[in-house]
Amino acid sequence: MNMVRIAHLSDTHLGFRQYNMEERENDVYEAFREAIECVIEERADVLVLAGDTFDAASPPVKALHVFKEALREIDARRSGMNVLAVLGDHDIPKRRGMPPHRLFDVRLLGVHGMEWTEVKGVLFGGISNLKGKYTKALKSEISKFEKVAGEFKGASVLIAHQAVHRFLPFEGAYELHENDLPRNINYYAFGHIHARTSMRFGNGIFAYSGSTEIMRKDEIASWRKNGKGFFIVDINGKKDEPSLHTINLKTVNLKSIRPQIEIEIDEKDVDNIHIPGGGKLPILHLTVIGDRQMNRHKIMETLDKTLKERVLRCRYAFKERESGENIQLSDEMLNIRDIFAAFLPDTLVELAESLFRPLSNDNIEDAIRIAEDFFEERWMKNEGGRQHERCCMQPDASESSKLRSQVDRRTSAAGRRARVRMKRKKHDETVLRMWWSDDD
Ligand SMILES: [Mn+2]
Repeated sequence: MNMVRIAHLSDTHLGFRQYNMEERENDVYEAFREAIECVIEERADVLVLAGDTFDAASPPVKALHVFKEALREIDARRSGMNVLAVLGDHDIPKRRGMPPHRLFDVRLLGVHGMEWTEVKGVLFGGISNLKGKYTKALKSEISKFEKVAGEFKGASVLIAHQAVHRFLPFEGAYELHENDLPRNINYYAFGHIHARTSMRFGNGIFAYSGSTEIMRKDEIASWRKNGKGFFIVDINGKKDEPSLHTINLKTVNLKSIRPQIEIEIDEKDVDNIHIPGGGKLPILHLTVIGDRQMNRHKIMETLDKTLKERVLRCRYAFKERESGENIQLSDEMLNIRDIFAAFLPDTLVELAESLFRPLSNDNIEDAIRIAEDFFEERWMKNEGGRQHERCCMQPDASESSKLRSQVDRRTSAAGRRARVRMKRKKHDETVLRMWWSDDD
């Protein structure tokens, strides 16, 4: 083996349709096409898709078509490139069923447990997404690869779609600690976390290549800082001397990303918002700060008028000037309720107080139940959400009607809890059974 070039992509979410807009679905396809074009131009030997290639296990036909055309393009211009994929939490079938990858000539790894394959003298091990009560199985499968890679004379790559504690340190959000990872791997090609990042790990490099478009608002900051795209990884070395491998990481940034902008403005300035021009029309996330009496309806009208044709979409939120500002805690405020009352509107004080105890004891289950009950009660009281808590985002019309119909269906909090319990139970039972066998 001399040099092997790997293109590491993940979280391309083909079929994702943000805000239910066709333009957004197309943005996701466009970013993917651009990425594949770069992969071909970079003359990669192996294309690694580290999960959530599709947004769902049954994506729209258009997503399948875009993927098919990408593989055709690879075949025409760089035939012999190997395509290796694992399944992410999005494109893994929830029930016994086939993932969309089965329609194509890609090597899908790690669906029945850890699997490995050798390409051009490099060992690639892959495991598809496992979570919840399968986390233990995940860890033992991954440790199998440590042994195999240890006996292998060449370089090794581990492909997985999981959250690692260091990058997502919230209870219930991550499946692996750094200690759960083998340390003898040259490159860790991970997916799931949408912000692109990499670090030295053991003798190698651990990397999340990140999503190829901005899928959620909370990805805007990392996109601004680091862009979106993927990694090109060069592994150099002689087959028989794994300790002498060198590894080089190159970042490829995509140009077709639709810009998303977060702005906070005062209500006085709503008719004077600067939107940078050029390229695709941006998506604007706007927080308007004003007095309690600000005329939200009028502000929204003004915004609709002035932003028309300048943005693809504007999402509004309102924030009252008093909240978060000028709050002074006095020494007499010894009880927690008074402290909450200083920060929150009256309607939320009780909720905050009742969440405080379970959350300080890490009792997530109880906290979720309390929040669900509160939410349910509020929506019912507000006739399906015609009024909103202040500071909350205005839900899209489609979202709020969806919520309304959900509330209609769930007539009581108890009924809803029972349904959630049932759903959880059903899910647990089916997770392992969804692993299809090819003679099905
Ligand atoms: Mn994911």
